[in-house]
Amino acid sequence: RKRAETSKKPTDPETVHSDVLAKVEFNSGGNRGQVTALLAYQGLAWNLREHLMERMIATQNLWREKDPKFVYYLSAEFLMGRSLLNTIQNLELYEPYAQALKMLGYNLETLAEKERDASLGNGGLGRLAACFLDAMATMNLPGWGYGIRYKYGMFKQIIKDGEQMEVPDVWLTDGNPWEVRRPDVVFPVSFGGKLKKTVTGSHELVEWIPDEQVIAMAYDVPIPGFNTQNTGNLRLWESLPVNEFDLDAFNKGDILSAYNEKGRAEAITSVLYPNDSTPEGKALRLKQQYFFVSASLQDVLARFKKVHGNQFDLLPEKACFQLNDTHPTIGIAEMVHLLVDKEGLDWEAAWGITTKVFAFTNHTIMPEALEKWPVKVMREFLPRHMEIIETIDTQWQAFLEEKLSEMPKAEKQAAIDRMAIVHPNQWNKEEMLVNMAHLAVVGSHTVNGVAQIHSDIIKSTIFKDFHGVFPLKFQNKTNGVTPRRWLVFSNTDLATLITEALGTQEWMTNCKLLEGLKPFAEDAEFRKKWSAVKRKNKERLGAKIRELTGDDVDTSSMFDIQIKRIHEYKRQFLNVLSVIRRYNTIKAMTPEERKSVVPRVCVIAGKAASSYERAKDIIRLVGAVGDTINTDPEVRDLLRLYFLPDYNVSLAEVIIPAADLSQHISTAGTEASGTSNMKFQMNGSLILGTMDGANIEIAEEIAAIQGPDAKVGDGLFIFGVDAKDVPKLRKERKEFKTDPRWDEIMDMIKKGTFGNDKFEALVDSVNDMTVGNDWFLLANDFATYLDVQDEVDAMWKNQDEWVRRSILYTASSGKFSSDRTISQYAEEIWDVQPLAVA
Ligand code: 26W
Repeated sequence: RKRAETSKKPTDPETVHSDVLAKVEFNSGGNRGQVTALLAYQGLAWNLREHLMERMIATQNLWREKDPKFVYYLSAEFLMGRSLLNTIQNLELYEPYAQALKMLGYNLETLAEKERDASLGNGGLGRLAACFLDAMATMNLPGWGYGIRYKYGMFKQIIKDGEQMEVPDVWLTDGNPWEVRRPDVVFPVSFGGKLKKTVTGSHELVEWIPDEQVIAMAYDVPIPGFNTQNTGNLRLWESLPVNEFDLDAFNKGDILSAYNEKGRAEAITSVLYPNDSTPEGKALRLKQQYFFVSASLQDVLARFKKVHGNQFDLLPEKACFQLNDTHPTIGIAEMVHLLVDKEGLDWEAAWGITTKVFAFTNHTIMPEALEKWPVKVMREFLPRHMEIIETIDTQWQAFLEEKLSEMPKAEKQAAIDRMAIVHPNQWNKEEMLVNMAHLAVVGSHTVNGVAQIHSDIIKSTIFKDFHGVFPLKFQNKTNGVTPRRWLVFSNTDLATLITEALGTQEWMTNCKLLEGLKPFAEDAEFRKKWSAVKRKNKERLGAKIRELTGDDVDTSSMFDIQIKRIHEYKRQFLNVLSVIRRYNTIKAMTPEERKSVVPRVCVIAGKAASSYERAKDIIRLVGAVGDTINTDPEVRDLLRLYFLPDYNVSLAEVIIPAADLSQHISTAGTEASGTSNMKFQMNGSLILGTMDGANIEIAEEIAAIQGPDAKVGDGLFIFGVDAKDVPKLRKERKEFKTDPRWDEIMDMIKKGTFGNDKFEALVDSVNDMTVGNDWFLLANDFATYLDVQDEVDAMWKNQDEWVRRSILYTASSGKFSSDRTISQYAEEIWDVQPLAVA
């Protein structure tokens, strides 16, 4: 039977209006005479959901029929943000929807703010996964995301008396129209228990008898592509008890234990771990990881078997799994478990298939961020998987014995020990650990870093030995961001101006065409329009600052922005030090001298991991310094410093288009890539940064567009030590003489100039060289940082040149579209081809 025609693409406002009203009535039980903002938002969302579902079904039907190779992007985090405007604009329905809403008495942009961000991620890694889904859908690539439907996402940050407080993110209370619950897509996931072994001849059969089981239920989140019918899918798993509750206990009046099983099961997908860069060693985190990976692999294998029966040797032609950092790495052991224990394959066949279907992305080299699970914990919760990992490790070490047989014995043994998957804890030799990164490298056909410098660094540091063994396994895939969310939709005026200039909107899916803006940089009329758009975006951010802080800011000031997770390596502290220096300089000036000062509004935003005290100190310092400066009548017209609370995707969408200058100032060699730097570049914000992560490639692109004479770094404000010098400088820190301006600022902070606090621990962390501090070399980079800040001011005084550069930034940002990144993954790692709905 032909499927009922639910909806043609509604292009007239009247149809949209009546469709939305129908949703208000029949879905939300609202009164069409009194459509509140929340009802209007919901009516709109439920209406759009139907269009999305229709497209998703068409896409899945086509893919089922043609059976192409799929990529499955396994990630513990997807930082999606809001969906309403993204959906409307991806479907190119802005006009009719905006007008239909007017008929209801609402403005679309205002209404969009009713939606809560889906903050199912910490930062860069989670947002990258979201941008990748957007690119995959837009490029018609057969692929799904798989992750966790956290009941509580990233905590909301509240600043109370200057201090960060964490409030649970209750994002589901109003319901979530963007997901479809799938009670029919359920898989059991087991934990604990013991192993039963039966030996028949040389063959050993292992049966895992778990003592805990939960149910994974699927929720599908349709992912619209831009300017295509194709709609992808993000499948998120919720954990549920096998029995809603224990009736027996309930009948005996033991209500608490009746709810016990329910509580324990639901705890697994209850909350996102809010730590980036230091893994929580808690068993619940391991359970989360195994839970979503097991459900995902079972789901993929079930679909595969429907088509190909048990011809598992075909699996590598039909499926590949990208591991987003080590978080889903237990999938390697789970694949072996499913193929050997459930499907009856022998070990060699199962291992061969496994290594052909997994690929691994590393996102950090910070030693404390590399996940290592105690064998004891792993054995308790996943006894069969622990045994599989031990077998993989044994075989791996035997392989290395062979491979390295030329080496002298002691040297060889040392290399094997360094590459072991299971190894002693270096701080406590009694404890054995499973090194998840090592398992990921051994079990994957490809390993990649996320920017060129990072991919080079991992080959010579954390994976040096592995690189010696498998040089061809290692690749680079420089990150990218979706130009739709981060330019077209969040900076609509700039997008319109670009389209006008280029005479086509094709650049939205072919970002290299942005290069066509280059001649416009020389056009004074165009530059005027370009600045007018920036000014309007600054008004919008100004209004936001007023809403969040109560203060008015002058939008003719330079907007100087640093937004990202708060971390010592990202050096927000260094930024504050230069703001204090600027404050001191202005204070020391005569009124006449002050007339030449470039007025700046400095903005810092970002969350600190709840247990990261040093990061929380930095937030307090920003607030305290801001309070001093912003209330000083001599200074407040020339300098402001604000910490904006609760940085998230939606706030970024307002901040980034309004930036004149953005700061990406990590110690060289520490920021794997960075992705906001790309968003700022696209939006024509000049960059002040170190030669780190993707900054280097951004600088290369900006140099390239200026012609053959330009050097890398021209057009940006680059400072600081080179990555290659960092190890040596760290060793020499004890002898380092600090700049007098540094000492002056440190004295001010220590005297309690800012707030009632002396910030002792924070100050010590960059000064007390005897205890091996200032690991991130703030003192080292301080003077050149101040110098480059002066260059910024000088450039600002030449607005023609500033705006010229701004245009060239956007013009040269094409490389950093996630479309480019994803097509490289598709060609060089996944081997998947586009398949578009006609
Ligand atoms: C809980 C353990 C843990 C450890 C590391 C959680 C999350 C991480 C990630 C590595 C944190 C993260 O988001 N890393 C960032 O990934 C981005 C996308 O590739 C890069 O652009 C950033 O440079 C990197 O810090």
